[in-house]
Amino acid sequence: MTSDLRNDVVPKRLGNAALAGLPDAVERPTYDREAVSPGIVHIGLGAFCRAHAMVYTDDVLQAGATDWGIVGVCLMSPAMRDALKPQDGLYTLLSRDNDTDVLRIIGSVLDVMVTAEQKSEVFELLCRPEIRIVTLTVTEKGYCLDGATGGLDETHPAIVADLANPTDPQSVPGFLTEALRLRRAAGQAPFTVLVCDNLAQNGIKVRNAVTRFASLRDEELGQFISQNVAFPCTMVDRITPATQDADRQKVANGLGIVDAWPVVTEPFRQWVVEDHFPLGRPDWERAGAIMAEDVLPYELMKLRCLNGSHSTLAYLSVIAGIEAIADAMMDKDLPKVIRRLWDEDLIRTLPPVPGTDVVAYTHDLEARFRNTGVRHLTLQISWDGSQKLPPRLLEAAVELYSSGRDPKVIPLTVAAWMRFLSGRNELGLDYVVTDPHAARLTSIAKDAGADAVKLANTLFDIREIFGDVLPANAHFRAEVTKHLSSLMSRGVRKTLRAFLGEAEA
Ligand code: CS2
Repeated sequence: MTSDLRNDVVPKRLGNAALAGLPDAVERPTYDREAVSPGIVHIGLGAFCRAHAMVYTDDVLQAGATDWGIVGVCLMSPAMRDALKPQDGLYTLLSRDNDTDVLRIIGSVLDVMVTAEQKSEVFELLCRPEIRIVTLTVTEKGYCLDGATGGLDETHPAIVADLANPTDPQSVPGFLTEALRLRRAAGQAPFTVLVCDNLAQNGIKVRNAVTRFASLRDEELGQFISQNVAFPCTMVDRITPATQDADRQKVANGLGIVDAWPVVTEPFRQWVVEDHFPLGRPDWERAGAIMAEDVLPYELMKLRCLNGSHSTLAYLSVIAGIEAIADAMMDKDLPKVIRRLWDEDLIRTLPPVPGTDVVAYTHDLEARFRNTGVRHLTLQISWDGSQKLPPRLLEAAVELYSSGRDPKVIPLTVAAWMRFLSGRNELGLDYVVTDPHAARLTSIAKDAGADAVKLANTLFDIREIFGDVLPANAHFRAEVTKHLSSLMSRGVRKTLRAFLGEAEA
């Protein structure tokens, strides 16, 4: 007896061949992926972009576009390539609203490459005329900026190394410069650079950094980039924690097959993009993106209200031993602290945001933070505080002071970050301080020991974080130091009770 072997081959792993057999409830691409050609190269293929830009682009492909597929590029680690390539680039987006799950397969990633292993292939791809946009999510620190000035940090080791060896770049400014140089030499008009990280005026900042790097390398190349390359600004928003093994299991249960690297996210998503794409762009507004002339009001609202309150919750929670944002929102005091941060500090620093009621936006944020389906770890949000505090909160503090007002909650957040640098929570458990300046920051915390004044004073001297204005402000220094002393001697709960003017329970 012969058996039809083909019928016995049931895919066990996500991939093109598995799409047809997925449970009906799973949304999936119904367009012909074979007919889609790449138009975008994405640098930094982490969870965030896979919950965001790739989804908007998948919607556009689903609506019929065929020339805006994405090639994902990982700069160093092959892990994402090794997960997605055997899956034909497909992965699952699990969007969770408390107990309600929606599974969707995203098809916009056509291929994945690793620069560390395939440098010449990646540059060759970036010189092809059909690649018209390079999108990036490399986190704030990836751009090698000086936190205080927002300009290129010319002393950054990766920048120093790239200036010495510019054709083998390690840094993002070095990489973009080399790609743009090669593309120009190949006779192609430059691609548009779309920075999708949480920095105010992200396009302008990265444009300045890349132009500066290029000028240091070759004055004429710097001028070429400055005059010919578009770096639109954009505000990106979707809460997307790092994928946990439990998420992989949940997705496997829902699909009936394995996805090596799914993404878990919230239902909400928002994308505001400055509409400046000389070589064209996908019809992202079909997928709900807002194409705007001026993105700054949206960026400031999101960076300050969402990310600023995230950081506030994160540092206070890590110290208190609260693991996830949704848990922090169950605390009796923490939601009141961020409400005051919004109402007393941040909202008044914002320009009008078109079509948006900012107060309502903060109430929506509370609901998003309360989503128990998305386990967003406070320790993850604590990463890279030296890069995150300036754009999220310190710039707002400077603006408040210059308009004659005193920030009320921002000094408490800064104090919580300072206390966090000890690496030990109030339950006596150690955690890792992750930051590009971690070695310096944790050694400052160690040297200061229980001396809050010494700790605050030494940290205020770090110009790359605090700049010049805030450390020169006696009120700011006194407020931060007062809260830090309280956090160090009395702990989070008593500090918050006193801060909120409520009796200790
Ligand atoms: C978070 C952001 O990790 C963090 O610092 O504040 O990743 C945040 O979840 C996203 O910006 C939401 O759009």
